[in-house]
Amino acid sequence: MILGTAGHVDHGKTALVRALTGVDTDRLAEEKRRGITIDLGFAPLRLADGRLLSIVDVPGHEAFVRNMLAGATGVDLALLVVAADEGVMPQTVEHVTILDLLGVRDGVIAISKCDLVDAEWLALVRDDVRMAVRATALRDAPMLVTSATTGEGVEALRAAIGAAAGRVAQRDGDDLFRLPVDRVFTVRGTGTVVTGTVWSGRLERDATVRLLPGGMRARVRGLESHGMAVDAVLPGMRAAVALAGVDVRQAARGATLVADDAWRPSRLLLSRVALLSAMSRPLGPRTTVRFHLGTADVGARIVKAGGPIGPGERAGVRVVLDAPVVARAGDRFVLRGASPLVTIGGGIVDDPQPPHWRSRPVAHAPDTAEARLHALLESAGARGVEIAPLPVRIGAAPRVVSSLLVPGAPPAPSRTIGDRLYAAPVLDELGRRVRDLVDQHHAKFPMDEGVAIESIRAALAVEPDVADIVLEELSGSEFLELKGAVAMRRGWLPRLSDADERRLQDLRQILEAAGREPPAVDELEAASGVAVLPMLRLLERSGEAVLVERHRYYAAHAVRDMLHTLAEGMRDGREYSPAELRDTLGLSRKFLIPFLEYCDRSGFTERRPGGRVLARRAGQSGIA
Ligand SMILES: Nc1nc2c(ncn2[C@@H]2O[C@H](COP(=O)(O)OP(=O)(O)OP(=O)(O)O)[C@@H](O)[C@H]2O)c(=O)[nH]1
Ligand SMILES: [Mg+2]
Repeated sequence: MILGTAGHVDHGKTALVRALTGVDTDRLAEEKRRGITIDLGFAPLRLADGRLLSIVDVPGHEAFVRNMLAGATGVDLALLVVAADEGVMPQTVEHVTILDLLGVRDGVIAISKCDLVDAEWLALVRDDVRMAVRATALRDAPMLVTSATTGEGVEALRAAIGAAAGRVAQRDGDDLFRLPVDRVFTVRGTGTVVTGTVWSGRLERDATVRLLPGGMRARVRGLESHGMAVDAVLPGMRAAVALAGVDVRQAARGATLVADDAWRPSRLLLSRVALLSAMSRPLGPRTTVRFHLGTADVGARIVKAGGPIGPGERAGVRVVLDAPVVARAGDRFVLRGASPLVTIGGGIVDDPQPPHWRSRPVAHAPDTAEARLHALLESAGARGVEIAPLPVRIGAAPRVVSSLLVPGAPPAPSRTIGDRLYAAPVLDELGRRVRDLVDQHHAKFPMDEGVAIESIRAALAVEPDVADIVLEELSGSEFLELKGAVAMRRGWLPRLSDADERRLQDLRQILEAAGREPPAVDELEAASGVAVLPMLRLLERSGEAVLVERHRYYAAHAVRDMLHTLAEGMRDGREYSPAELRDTLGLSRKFLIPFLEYCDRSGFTERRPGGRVLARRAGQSGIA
């Protein structure tokens, strides 16, 4: 469990932490010299019930709010410190706002330096502080009067912190490990060490981790919490992780240590933001702001469809980042203006890994993992969503995601195909479209056997394995049958009317009579005045006609004759030029080349640089 301090510069945060823990968290020489905190300090606090609380002590100076943010993120409890002599000051207000935006829900307020004021003044300051927090999560926080100098109120403060800690819900250890890095340094003999607060999951020694956004892989060589070697770290613990395989220059505050592949750095986040009503002007899409999530601090533009976001407004937006960050659905972030540097608002991530650069925020952003999954599946449609990153994209532990993937699980019945997930209604709809395509084809071409599966795939325009699954399932049903490359209604038989039967007979005769030089499909069509292609296909299926070139069918026996002639006229192994073969076959050039290409395709001849050779003898080929 983590407690973060908050409050204006010099209000006595560090002094109170030392009074509570005995640890001086101002460790830098510059901090000692200037008497202020610059960067984060850490100290363990043993509670009366034996539990260990980690304190993150933050700087109050306005120049170091970004460091305060890196410390305040991921805390369970706040300790707001307001000096009795100065009362509420600008960073008192800003820090409270930041805690609120980060979703810190509980804490304790200390009115410090009480040795410097009298009772009357103290009462006024208490009223001021109550006013300052009345619209925030700290409105009901207990308020204690303390002095680090005299020790007054310090034990009562410890007890109040203990009581607040008892109200904090235990974080889920059975989840994906994530640690936003707040410090990086080298230790002699150990190598690179990164520290941070464990946000979720657990990490053990020897585990393989990745440091994002760079993606360097490393082995956990050692683990410590508050200077003590441990075998594993759990959510809400401070952790120092010694990494084998990472150079200290490859890591910095703002990186995120993860162990699972579901985590991916992203430069686009679909989010909801709320801007503070105290902002002086609206925020347009071209203004760069500072975006703080975890310990990351990057430039960003906040893009709302339909114009700028006004002070006090809440909106669904696209957060476009200058550099990739690691985020999870449900994460909270803070926005600060780039100039002047003030907190301007914050938000919640709805989708940290939108599939497209142009993805839009959904109008009513869902708040539960189920609802997020539902929304993702719906907007993905027939594209489906990748399963691996779902725990990050919907912000739920892997076992929760698994329970949502059970087929038919409400409220988002879905189906897994390969490594993707599809909304069940989307697949049903694809099935309906296949049935419609087949029905329409049968109605239009009653003589046809069915629809080419390739053309069904093209019409569906979905991932090939999705089309496969839809077809496969339909073919198992009483509706559809797949025969070779064609799909048809189960039990479908091509139908011929008496008139069609007569036309078919005419066509047979025309092809027979045309012999080695038959008319093309459009010529036949022009002559007969009806659509002949279905009839030609029927003749092809029954083995009476052969498609030798595009749009030209031959009577099968004419083809057999020609192959026979070739087999007779060609000696094994000898290469023949087209001119020689033209003489053998007695064809004009217009018919010769397509026929020879047909012979190559069907394996009867083989085309070599010096000419064609006989590849198979008539009778062996199955053609003749
Ligand atoms: N009289 C009196 N002085 C105090 C008390 N607590 C702190 N101080 C003094 O106030 C000054 C600032 O105290 P810090 O604890 O460093 O204040 P801080 O809030 O940590 O300051 P930053 O981290 O820089 O924001 C120091 O000179 C302390 O000695 C107190 O209870 N009584
Ligand atoms: Mg300090």
